[in-house]
Amino acid sequence: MSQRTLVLLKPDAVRRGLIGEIIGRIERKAGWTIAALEMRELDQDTLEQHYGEHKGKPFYEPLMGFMASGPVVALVVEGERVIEGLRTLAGPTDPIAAAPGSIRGDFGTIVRENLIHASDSEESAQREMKIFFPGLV
Ligand code: IDP
Repeated sequence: MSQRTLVLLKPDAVRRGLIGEIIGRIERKAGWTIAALEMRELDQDTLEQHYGEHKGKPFYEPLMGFMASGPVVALVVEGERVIEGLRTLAGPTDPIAAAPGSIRGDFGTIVRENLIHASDSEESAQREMKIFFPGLV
C-alpha cells in the first residue's frame, strides 16, 4: 500500500547538522522516495494550521516559539506503509522513552526538541501536505 506522509525536520535537527543523517535513514528504507523537499522558516499562520489541535495546552506556546526559532526542512515521503513506518523511525514523542535506533531515541533528550514531525494518520498526512506543499498533486 503506497502512501505519502508529511515530515518536518524541526529547527533543532537543522541547527545540530542532522539533516543528512535523518534524510539518509529515510532514504535507506527500501522503496521509500522523497517526493518533495523544501527548507523554510515557518510563520505563525502556518504553524497554527499545523499545530492548531494543541492550542490551549501548556506546551503549545513554547512549541510555537521553538518551531519558529529557525528553519525547518519539510518533506513529502512516499512509499509502502510510509505513514506508520515514519512514526516508527521517529520513535515516540518523548525522546528519553524512545528506543535507541529511532531518530528521537538516538538524538533527543527534550520532549519539545524531538527533532522530527511525521503525520500520524492518512487524514493528517493529507491535511498537512496541503499546508506545506499546496501545489503537490
Ligand atoms: P508527535 O509529534 O509525537 O505526534 P504531538 O502530541 O502531536 O506529538 O505533539 C506535537 C509536538 O509538541 C511534539 O512533537 C513535541 O515537540 C511537542 N510536545 C508534545 N507534548 C509535549 C510536552 O508535554 N511538553 C513539551 N512539548 C511537547
